[in-house]
Amino acid sequence: MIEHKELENGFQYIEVNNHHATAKIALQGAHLFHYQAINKEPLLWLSKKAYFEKEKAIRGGVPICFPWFGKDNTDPSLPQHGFARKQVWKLISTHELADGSTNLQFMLTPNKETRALWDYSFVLIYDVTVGKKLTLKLSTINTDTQAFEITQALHSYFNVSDIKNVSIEGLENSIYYDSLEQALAKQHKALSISEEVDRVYFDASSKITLLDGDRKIELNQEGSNSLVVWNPWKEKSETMTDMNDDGYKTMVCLETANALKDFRIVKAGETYSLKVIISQN
Ligand code: TA6
Repeated sequence: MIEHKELENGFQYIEVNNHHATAKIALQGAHLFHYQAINKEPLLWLSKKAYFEKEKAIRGGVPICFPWFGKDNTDPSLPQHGFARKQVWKLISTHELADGSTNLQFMLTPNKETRALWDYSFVLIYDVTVGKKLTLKLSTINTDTQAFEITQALHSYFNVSDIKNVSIEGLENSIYYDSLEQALAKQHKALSISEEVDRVYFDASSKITLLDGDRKIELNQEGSNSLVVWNPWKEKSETMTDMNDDGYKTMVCLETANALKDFRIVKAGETYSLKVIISQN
């Protein structure tokens, strides 16, 4: 079942209920902010102080970072992570699939706000399939007459029992850029987190496993050679107005990305897709 819902302040979202899972996706940012498979914990973390307001990014779920990840290379004063997560997208199709999953497609096209920030013609199609697994696919269609460069991320916040219980596999032996140290380093074994972490792993495995006690969450990625791992830890959480002070204890971001040197050039008339299939035991 697919329902159009609206908060008292007019904030619109889509609610999906089927035999496999429930999900909620805001039209602003095509922002998936809730996914919970039947008889499982909520997969995605959502701040207790998240904004659900026009032009404010929702703290949690899966923000879409496009057409740049992080600060814009040319002008750092531009909005962090681009404009896609603050634009209102259109729900262009819904399908109840034969296996009981629900597929939804959202679309974003340029407007005067996007052109003021990034003057290209494009069509973004975000394909969300809510089933026993969660499949997210962001396709960029270059409808311009010239090529353009993008960096992007499906900036997924995962709900964990306690960050102390977490181990992340699939990063072993990969080189990462440490945004805090502003230096490259190498990951030698599975990653556990006991301080602020803000890293872009290059050429990690296309299969990343998040272990949280006896929970096992698997990300199978396509179209990405960079995975972002972020936990703000205590001090930074306390500076964020839309994050509860202890929020860092129950979340970790594993972001399927094309970030930093993993940028992509999309030629005129071509399409580039970034995809992640998330499954849990
Ligand atoms: O997740 C990587 C990152 O770039 C971090 O540096 C941190 O800024 C995070 O994104 C959240 O960004 P936001 O603009 O949503 O506060």
